[in-house]
Amino acid sequence: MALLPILCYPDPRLHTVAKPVAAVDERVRTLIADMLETMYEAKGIGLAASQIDVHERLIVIDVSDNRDQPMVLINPELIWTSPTTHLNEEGCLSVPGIYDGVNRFDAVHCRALDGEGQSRVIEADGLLAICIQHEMDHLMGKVFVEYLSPLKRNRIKTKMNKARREEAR
Ligand code: K1U
Ligand code: ZN
Repeated sequence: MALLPILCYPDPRLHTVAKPVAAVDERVRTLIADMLETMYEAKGIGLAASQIDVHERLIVIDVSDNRDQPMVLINPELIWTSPTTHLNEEGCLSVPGIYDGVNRFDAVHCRALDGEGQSRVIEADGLLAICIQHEMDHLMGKVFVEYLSPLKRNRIKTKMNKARREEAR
């Protein structure tokens, strides 16, 4: 297994629209194992392949308290969304240290292939529903800060660019 570098906002590669996974083969199974290791090491509850510069529709998630219930969503599609939404505090491994409110559906049903290539429907609410929506946005090239005002987004961009310059010194 391997730890993979996570792209940081405002890296333009984060805005690439991912393509469907063609086949759940050995290459994809290795990618899943590496993404899970990377997500656990970064202490995240989710990771989209877009964040590690692989532009295929693949997500890993673990919202369990004991960090022992990994989920794999390949080629996910939302097949139902609740009529209600709420503003929830979100973070992102690609925008470290920034947390802000985003409006999300309270519940979603998502059809996806699992790590064995079997089709499943996940009926999600709470943190899992929020995380699925956040990760599916990544696959569409969208980072959560794009829901914020231009003023906030520009401040975040400036902060991230400054942090990157300081890291490079
Ligand atoms: O996609 C990512 O960048 C992972 C992200 C997922 C996420 C967190 C919170 C709301 C929606 C999606 C993270 O794991 S950020 C770090 C984190 O562990 C966390 C932050 C806030 C609440 C819960 C967890
Ligand atoms: Zn994110």
